[in-house]
Amino acid sequence: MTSEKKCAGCGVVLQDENVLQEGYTTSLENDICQRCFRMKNYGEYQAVAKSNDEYLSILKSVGETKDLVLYITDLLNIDKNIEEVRRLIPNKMILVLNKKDILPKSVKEEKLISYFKNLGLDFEEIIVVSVNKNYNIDYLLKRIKYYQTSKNVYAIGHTNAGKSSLINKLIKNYSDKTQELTMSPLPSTTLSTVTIEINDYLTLIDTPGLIDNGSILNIVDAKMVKKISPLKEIKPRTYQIKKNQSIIIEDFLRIDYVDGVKNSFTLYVSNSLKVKRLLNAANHEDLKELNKTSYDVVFGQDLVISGLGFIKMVDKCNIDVYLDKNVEAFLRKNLI
Ligand SMILES: Nc1nc2c(ncn2[C@@H]2O[C@H](COP(=O)(O)OP(=O)(O)OP(=O)(O)O)[C@@H](O)[C@H]2O)c(=O)[nH]1
Ligand SMILES: [Mg+2]
Repeated sequence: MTSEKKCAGCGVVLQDENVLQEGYTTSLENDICQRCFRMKNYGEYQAVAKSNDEYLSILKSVGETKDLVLYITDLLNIDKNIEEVRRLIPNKMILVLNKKDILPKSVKEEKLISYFKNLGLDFEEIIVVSVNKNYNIDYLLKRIKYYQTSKNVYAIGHTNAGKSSLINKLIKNYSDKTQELTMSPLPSTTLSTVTIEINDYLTLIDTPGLIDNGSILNIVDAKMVKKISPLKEIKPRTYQIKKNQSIIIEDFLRIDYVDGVKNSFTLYVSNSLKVKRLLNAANHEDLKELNKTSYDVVFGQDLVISGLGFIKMVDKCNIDVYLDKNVEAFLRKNLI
């Protein structure tokens, strides 16, 4: 049987007929589906392939309300769709920059905020938080109260940005509810909208995130997903690099320094990842079977690898990047 009852963890409609299909539970008396149960209790993460159609239709319906929206993004994996979404829906919006804890403590908040201000988009406010460290959550709640136009406030943004984690933190800090949304390092954890009444004045609505089709998390196994997703402060790794040298990360990324002056590359990726520098790159064929893209880097740019992090480059140069053909890499102005 299917019911109209939705899973309290991920929002999918519960059913007790097909174990292979979304929303399966052994009994419709349960509040959460089997997938959420396993993720919560055993840390057994099960990926679900989702399309972005549902995300877009949810966005459209959010846009038809006058409600306040929290747009949540992960500071290590800033999504490229912020501008598009901001143009798509006219709601009042707070930009929440999450996971401050994984950037080095020395990174100034003002610097992060000014990077986003320079995008020239219209936000009521840009707020840096760390859900894991409970940092700035009190302030965020104050500002939600200040800007909210009705009881309802939506949490939107990329998959993995920490939308469900943020709502769980707000439940824990400010309500007597025991409901807990499912969180996981895999993409597409939340499958449909979940509505949670925090108190008489505030109802939060969690939504499934926009899937980043170019993310490296889509092509590696669950063990590597955990390794790639940093849990604590990143210790940036800096390499002085010159012509005919390369940087290699694990077995999925190779950057050849093709041309340019002596340069400095700083890697903002999980501390658990193995990095090596090849001094005489011409003699090494490692990872050259991957898809090659050449970049003309100008002064002060980052190379972003979707889902992995970024590499801050100081000077202009030419690089060849070897990466799986399904993983997206692009240049942007230095974030920090
Ligand atoms: N380091 C760090 N990790 C965080 C923080 N907030 C959330 N995470 C982690 O980010 C991952 C994704 O969190 P979720 O809350 O499931 O993200 P989501 O935006 O709801 O993702 P979808 O439901 O897939 O759209 C989990 O592994 C969280 O533990 C934070 O402040 N710091
Ligand atoms: Mg979620």
